[in-house]
Amino acid sequence: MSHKRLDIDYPCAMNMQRLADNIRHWALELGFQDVGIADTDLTLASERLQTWLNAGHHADMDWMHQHGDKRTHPAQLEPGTLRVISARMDYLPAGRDPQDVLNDPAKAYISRYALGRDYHKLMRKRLARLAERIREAVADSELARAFVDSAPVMEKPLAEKAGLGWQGKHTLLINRQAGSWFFIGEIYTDLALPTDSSGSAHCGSCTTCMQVCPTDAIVAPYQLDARKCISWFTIENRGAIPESLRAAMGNRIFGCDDCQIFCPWNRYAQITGEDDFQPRHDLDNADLLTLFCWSEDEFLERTAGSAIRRTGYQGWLRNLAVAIGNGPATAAARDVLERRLPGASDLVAEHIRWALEQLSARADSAR
Ligand code: B12
Repeated sequence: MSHKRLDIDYPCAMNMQRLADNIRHWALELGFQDVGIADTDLTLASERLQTWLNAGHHADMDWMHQHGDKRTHPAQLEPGTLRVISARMDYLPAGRDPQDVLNDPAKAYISRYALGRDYHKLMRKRLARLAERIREAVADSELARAFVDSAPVMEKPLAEKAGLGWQGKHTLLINRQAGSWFFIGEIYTDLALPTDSSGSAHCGSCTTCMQVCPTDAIVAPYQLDARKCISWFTIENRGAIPESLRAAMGNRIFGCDDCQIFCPWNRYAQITGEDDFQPRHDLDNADLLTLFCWSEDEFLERTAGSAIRRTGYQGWLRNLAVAIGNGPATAAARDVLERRLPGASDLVAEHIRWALEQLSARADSAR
């Protein structure tokens, strides 16, 4: 099937290369830092996904196995898919140094990706415009569908195949020039574009991420057990935070970045210029007690359009109660916990009681 465009007759190889070059150019114009093209063969990633699921490392994220083969066979998700165009968007915002916040037990640590506006919105909008340009370029290309963490897609293995970086031992994609502080999005297309080659891996013998993980969730190189990952139990988890892991959670109240903060490759990370990703409501330097006193309306108003909404108000209070329990044993801390206890849900109440016990124990041992 030949693709007609007004001035260039695709699909001959030369013109497909020109289109691929145009796509790269358009993507950079749209604010992506890198883009690459891969075929749809995910055989190895599929086996590794199954190993991860069989180990129960997906916790209660059943959506990771509920779509049959659609996740590992792009053409089953979008019939006609021949190639996947993966794009990288850096998100490290300006703001208070993450290590400083982590080391300040009275402050709330919110992972960098969630300090600004929800990335799904911005990336989906930009990818949709890129998909539109591709459709305009090739009159009868029927398929250019954009995804950002919004469908059964193996984003990291596809981006690795497309040359955007390698999967580190913490399982995140790392780029040699940019580190790992970036989001990935992709476009499924029916155009037989030339593919990029995947780069080489550069973790070598380094295991810093595994050593610094507060909850030992990276159970082996490239093996993350989500049940032990602070990111899972502060964001996705709707139940109680595992009691054995509460102390290790420290002041991390939404997601976790430790495996990235201490990764040597992130010394090359660039601060993003995207306004959407800049911290809102001083969330890069907020007091735990102040956030815990937010009413539900204030929470909803201040997290409108933010990824933080994903944990919900009950998850927010649950996470904060634990962090306050790990924080300074002050009268003020006891006071905000005790004032919220009477009206709290069973879930939040249990975590408040746990926190009060921690504060008493520490106050007693300090005497
Ligand atoms: C489920 C999920 C989670 C879960 C589980 C994490 C996980 N590793 O699976 C939880 C909630 C814990 C999570 C946390 C985070 N997530 Co998340 N998450 C996803 C999601 C939806 C699916 C990931 C997936 O496919 N997991 C399945 C397992 C099997 O894959 P895997 O762990 O990567 O394992 C692979 C490797 O280990 C590899 N492998 C296995 N053995 C070997 C051996 C060798 C030698 C090699 C090389 C590889 C290898 O094969 C496995 C299969 O590919 C993706 C979006 C998407 N649709 O892809 C975002 C995504 C991965 N998350 C993202 C982010 C930003 C995060 C957080 C940083 C957020 C935060 N600050 O809290 C943390 C980081 C935690 C971590 N170290 O991974 C970004 C990562 C961007 C990047 N630079 O890589 C993504 C791509 C979303 C996006 N669109 O940008 N996440």
